[in-house]
Amino acid sequence: MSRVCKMSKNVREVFRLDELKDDIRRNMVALLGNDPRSKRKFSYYNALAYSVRERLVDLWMRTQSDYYDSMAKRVYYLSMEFLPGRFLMNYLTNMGIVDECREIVAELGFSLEELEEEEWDAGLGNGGLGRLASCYLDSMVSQNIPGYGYGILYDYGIFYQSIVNGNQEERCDNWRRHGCPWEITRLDTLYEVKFYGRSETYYDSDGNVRFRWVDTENVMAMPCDILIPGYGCSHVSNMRLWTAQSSREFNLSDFNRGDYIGAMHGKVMSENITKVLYPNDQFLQGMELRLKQQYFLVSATFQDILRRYLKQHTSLAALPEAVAVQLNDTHPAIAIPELMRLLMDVYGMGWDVAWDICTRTFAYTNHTVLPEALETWPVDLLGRLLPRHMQIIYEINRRFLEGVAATFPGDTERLSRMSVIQEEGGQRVRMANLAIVGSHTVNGVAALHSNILQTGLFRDFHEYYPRKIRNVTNGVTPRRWLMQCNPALSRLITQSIGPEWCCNLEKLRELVPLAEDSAFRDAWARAKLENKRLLSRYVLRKVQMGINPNTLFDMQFKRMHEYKRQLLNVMHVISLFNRIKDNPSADITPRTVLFGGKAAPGYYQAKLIIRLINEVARVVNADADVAGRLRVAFLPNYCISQAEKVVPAADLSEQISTAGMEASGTGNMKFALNGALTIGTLDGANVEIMEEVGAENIFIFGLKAHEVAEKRRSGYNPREFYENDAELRRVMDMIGSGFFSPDERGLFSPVYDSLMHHGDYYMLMADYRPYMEAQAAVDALYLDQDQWVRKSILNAANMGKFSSDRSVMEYARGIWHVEPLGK
Ligand code: GL7
Repeated sequence: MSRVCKMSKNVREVFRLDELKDDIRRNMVALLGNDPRSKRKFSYYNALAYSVRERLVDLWMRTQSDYYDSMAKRVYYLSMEFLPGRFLMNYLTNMGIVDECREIVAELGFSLEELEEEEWDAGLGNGGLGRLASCYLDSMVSQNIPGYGYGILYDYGIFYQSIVNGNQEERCDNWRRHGCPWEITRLDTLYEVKFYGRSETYYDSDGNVRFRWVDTENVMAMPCDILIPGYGCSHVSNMRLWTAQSSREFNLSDFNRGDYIGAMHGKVMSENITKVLYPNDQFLQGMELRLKQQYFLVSATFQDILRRYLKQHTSLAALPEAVAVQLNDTHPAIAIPELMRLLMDVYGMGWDVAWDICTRTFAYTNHTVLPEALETWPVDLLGRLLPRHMQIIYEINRRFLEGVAATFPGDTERLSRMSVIQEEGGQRVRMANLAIVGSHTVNGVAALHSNILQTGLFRDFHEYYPRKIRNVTNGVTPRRWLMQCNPALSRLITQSIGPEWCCNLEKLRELVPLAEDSAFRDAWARAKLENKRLLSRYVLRKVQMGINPNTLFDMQFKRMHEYKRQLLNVMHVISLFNRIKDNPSADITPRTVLFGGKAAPGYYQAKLIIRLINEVARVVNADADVAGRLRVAFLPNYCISQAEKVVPAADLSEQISTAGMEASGTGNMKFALNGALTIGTLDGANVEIMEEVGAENIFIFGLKAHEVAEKRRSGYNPREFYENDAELRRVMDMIGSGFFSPDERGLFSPVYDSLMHHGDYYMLMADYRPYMEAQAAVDALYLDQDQWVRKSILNAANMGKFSSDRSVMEYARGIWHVEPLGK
């Protein structure tokens, strides 16, 4: 921590800032072939990026040799998704050279912000799960925990969303079409990844029966590194993202037969593996290509892990002392049979020794309890693509069930629930069960969620392995999510309590007494207003709509999902509209309600809710009675760089999922850290946010997780709420009757029907009135700006727990058993 401050004193020297301008010019010519006299922003952004990156390569190599020299245990964070967003400002922030760089760029005739806007987001993830992985890399390297992220370099990241006539349309996100200055491609490192073929037995020289995987189709994996600078840059790590290349011998026979196109077809097909990120958030599509992607990541990564390990060790017996592998959800869980295969078939170990190594190496994080997200793969699909792994999975399961049967004799129901193989409806491999059996530790991502794992989803496993399932509450990096995205507030905080908060977020508590200081409150309010002005300009540019920064900014930005209940928010908006229409002179708190989020392209209901938001916005924003008091907008293409503009400008953060369904949430943390007040249910990490900020500083409403479960058991009748609540009835009838879709009256019937006729699974009807009451409390408090700002300060001040530095330290000490280097 003090290292950081020491570092920034001689930052000019360390990063040779006096030479930066010349380097930018040099890179314009040497790397980009551009005339430095041209004023193309895109070229200058690239030249700047290269000039920044080259300043880190030395530090990165030094970090890597530190790891080697100290024989440090390394953490491998395996994830199908990373969501880093833009790199430029993050590098500058973590290097501590934002202001210096701004000056240099100004001398070249640009503003830093305009060059920043030239960068396309790296959107290699869907949402929270991928962004969490990126926050954890930042926290690992900033705290000197030796670790790497391993993932896939998709050519197409999460799709680009545009809104056309109120509907979501998807465009492909060809994010590297103009190159990416941050990636360092290792053209000379290639690993072979095998698919298909069959498993055969043979006798080794000692006469033992052994297995080998033969007649495979091979694809090559090429690594591409992106540097991850820690805050203060005493350490620099990387994520290593794999890209698929056709293997050279691929279909040589086709070439020989003169079938050039046939041979090329194979090449193109094999390179398809890393083409595109599956755009589903918490929904398993079950395509073969997806399983291929998963195994591709795992196989390449383990070849790399073992190569690095074997440089320093002669035997694999000590692998768990040198390597910790964290599985980010079950997506990379095929790593468990893969490591077994490598240890047994390639390195000749026996089952028991290999299994012991395996289970001491892996840990698994569960990120959702939604049944549609839980991965299962048909045995015939997995067995065809990875025949040897299928054999190993059967054997893992056989031995595991033997143990369970010994502990719970005669309990066959339990055996079939816990089995890695699901029998009913065609055999399938349950990846979560496999991940639990093959890991030493399993964790949920917020206290409530972990508790639901222990008592609900993984109850049988918790009874069998009573210490295996634990909690590590998620966190977000304060570097990107306060320091970088909110310079106005960061400056104020640093002026008031010093700079240490960004590496020790608990320090924010020192702001608590300042909440009583009216001059500080004014300064706090000014920072918020400045951010709201900036956002207003952005909204004007993006959707050609003026919004008033002096109104309450009410925000819901996250993936579109029924359980996240954007619809409940819309129902509140419609209710406010009706109240204004009924009484145009009513004294109401002026609000701007903003939405953003992508729907999975095949998720009909979520897309319809986007349409509804846009149609409600059209009606509300055009109404003269409403003008100045209520405005609604949907901002297209929610992504990390948009979040960086939205989060600092929020007054109110909507975290209103059906209790028990949002594993943690991390947007909730980002908003509160930036001084938004939360309106939310007792779900995910909201529960812990309430504990930290105090129940009086948050608007909690609605059913609790156990009440939702209880209602589902005992029978829930949404109609009852409709019948007993005239205001709700009117809202529902407007949606159902086509009030918002006069040209297509039935357009929103599916929305109406899901609540009225299909059981209202997410219990919006039950939570409507409590939500309306909580919103009324919001309105009342906002009129008392002094109290509102006080609570805003207290929210930020009490968010120390939700730093990803804390989360990563809990993983390091409690799960990975690694210590920060140099301590
Ligand atoms: C998620 C959860 O839905 C979210 O609540 C959690 O904060 C996040 C990180 O742990 O993981 N699970 C999941 O599959 N996605 C999430 O965002 C996509």
